[in-house]
Amino acid sequence: SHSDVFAAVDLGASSGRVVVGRVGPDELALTEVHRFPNRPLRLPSGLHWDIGGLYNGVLDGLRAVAGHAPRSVGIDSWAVDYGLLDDSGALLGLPHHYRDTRTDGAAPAFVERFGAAELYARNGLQYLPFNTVFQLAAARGTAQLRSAHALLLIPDLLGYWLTGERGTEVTNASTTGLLDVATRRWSAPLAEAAGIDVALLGELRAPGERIGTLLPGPAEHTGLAAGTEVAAVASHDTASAVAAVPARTERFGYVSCGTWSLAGLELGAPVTTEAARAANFTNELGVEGTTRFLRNIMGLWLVQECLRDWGLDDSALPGLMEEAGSAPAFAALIDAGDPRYLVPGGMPARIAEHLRATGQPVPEDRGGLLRCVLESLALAHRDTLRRACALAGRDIEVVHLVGGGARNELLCQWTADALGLPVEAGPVEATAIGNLVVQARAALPGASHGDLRRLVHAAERPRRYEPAGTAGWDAAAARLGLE
Ligand code: ADP
Ligand code: LRH
Repeated sequence: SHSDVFAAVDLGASSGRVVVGRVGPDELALTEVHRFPNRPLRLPSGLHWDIGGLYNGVLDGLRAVAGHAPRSVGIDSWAVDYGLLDDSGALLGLPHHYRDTRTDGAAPAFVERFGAAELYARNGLQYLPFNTVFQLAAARGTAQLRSAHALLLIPDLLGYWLTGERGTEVTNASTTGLLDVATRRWSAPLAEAAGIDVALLGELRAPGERIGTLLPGPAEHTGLAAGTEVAAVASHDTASAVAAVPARTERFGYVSCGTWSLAGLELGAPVTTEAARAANFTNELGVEGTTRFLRNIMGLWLVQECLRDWGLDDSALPGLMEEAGSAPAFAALIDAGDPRYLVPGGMPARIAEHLRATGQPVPEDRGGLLRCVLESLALAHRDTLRRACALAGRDIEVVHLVGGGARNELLCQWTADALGLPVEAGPVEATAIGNLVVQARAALPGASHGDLRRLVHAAERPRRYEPAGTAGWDAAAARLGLE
């Protein structure tokens, strides 16, 4: 049977990658052709993304893709962040990084003015200080915002540079706080409250729609055929990751585990009850009109920042994991959902400070500190999935853990142990796969989402962790006041 070739650009907070995929009714074969680090810029104006460097990384990746002659290219990235364009289409300054602190005052002030319950009823989002709506409120009155004619989320900005076409893909739009959770259209009252003209936000487009064809410049630069299409995918990376979860049952929970852990359920409709608001659960959009009912957990950011502080990189992880595995169990625990860990810098010291303040021993070595972090993450996965089930009135029999975290055996096993449920780990590159599968959808007529999930399962068989050492997790959760 027939397969087609597609290219996925997946920009994570820690690295960007470009993947080529052959996809057909019985085939899913991936090749990573390019990977590059994503290093933020710390400037007097705050913490920014190096958007020029990222665009060059995308172009380098597409050059490596050209020989495979893909039918289309799709771009996804982390959520919420944006660039502003002036009336000539020029970028107005470097996009801010969501870990920038300029929303510290503006976000709570916005909630106070609008009303927390009213805000949740409108946009259905968990409170995260960096939601786009709060970033815009913080930028109110700046010269950049006053001269802005268009706001483009990161994947849409890169898509604009490749094609000259503007628009806003809807899964990513659902993370802005400016989309109405009921109508799935831009909300005029929310735009007004943020102090922007709703026209800034652009037309919504759905995953699978066509964005345009490559402009002559990028086509020449990359060697891709001039008619190569850029397709809208589920451009929020987490939406793409969830789309590629290789589930064979509907009774599954997921943890999309990379820089963040996004833990939750795929639902047919949002849950915007007062209990869901109080528990700070979000309703983001997935493919095929699904709702991603989930909560953000600090994730492997905690590990990344410890490594950075120690002057190490991911190559040190196998050795450090061995040390973590033999450190004492449940010696020290933190709340891995705590926003105090959002900002960069001094992570080991910040964790130690919190442990001292809560009367817990500070681990003496790196292995002990990483054990504290990983056990705490497993407990946060448990708490979040159990609460999601209770709030949505659902039951799960398996947890799919996808993303770079699937390579962390301790985290996978401890998540299974803490929950008392099997964890199926992988694919590591679920986001890129989700990106490819959405592009291939048009070439796979009649395939249901379940069929696509089985295709992913066959191509990238997950590793199964059975719950084993379940003792001690209930008591550990109770120490943190978690479910
Ligand atoms: P993002 O897309 O947010 O940039 P990834 O999904 O690529 O993140 O996950 C990156 C994380 O995966 C790293 O921070 C690291 O903790 C984890 N990881 C990568 N390689 C390994 C490894 N060999 N062993 C354990 N964990 C790993
Ligand atoms: C993960 C992610 C997450 C958002 C955060 C800003 O990469 O997209 O879903 O909350 O970045």
